[in-house]
Amino acid sequence: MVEGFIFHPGALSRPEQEALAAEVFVAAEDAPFWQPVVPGGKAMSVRMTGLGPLSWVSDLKGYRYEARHPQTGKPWPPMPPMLLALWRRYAPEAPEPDACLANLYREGAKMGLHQDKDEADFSAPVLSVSLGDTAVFRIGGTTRGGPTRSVRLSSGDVCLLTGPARLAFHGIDRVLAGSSTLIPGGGRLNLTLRRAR
Ligand code: MD6
Ligand code: FE
Repeated sequence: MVEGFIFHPGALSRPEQEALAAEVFVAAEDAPFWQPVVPGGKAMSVRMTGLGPLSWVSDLKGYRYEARHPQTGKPWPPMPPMLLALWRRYAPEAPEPDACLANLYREGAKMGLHQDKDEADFSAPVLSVSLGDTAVFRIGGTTRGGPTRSVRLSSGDVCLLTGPARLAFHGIDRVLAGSSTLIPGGGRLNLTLRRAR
């Protein structure tokens, strides 16, 4: 296992998963999931929205954290207290998160190998919560092209990238359609909590 990749399978009960997913979909009525474009011009297959003071955005100008939804111009909805509680439980030493990125994977969506490096301070971890269909997550080292390993992330699992794994390359190879009944309309919802600034 990659040092600093911390995996907590089954961290959330089914009722907790339902409550969290419902809270995010209610927030998305105000801050709709949109399909970001990468600076090269291609649309991502994942749809995204944000919660909390900041969220990650991508467009032709690049990657960055913003305080407002790129389409509505409104501030992101508040960070759900359940997410703050998870952060305090699994990252008690770290400063509070100021950003939550919500990734929605409908049928066929995936995410290429990347590093999370748009945050100001890499000493804080990134905490991920998986909801809905199981994902095949791939994680390697801090250089592209090195060895990787694959981990299945199921609904209710929490994982953290900390320490040496904080800048590890990682991505979602595929999502196993129909493996969960949690998400209305099917698919997977991933929430990543970050300290952006
Ligand atoms: C996903 N996750 O699970 C994509 N980033 O949909 C990530 O990109 C990620 O799982 C940083 C830390 C943990 C992650
Ligand atoms: Fe990431």
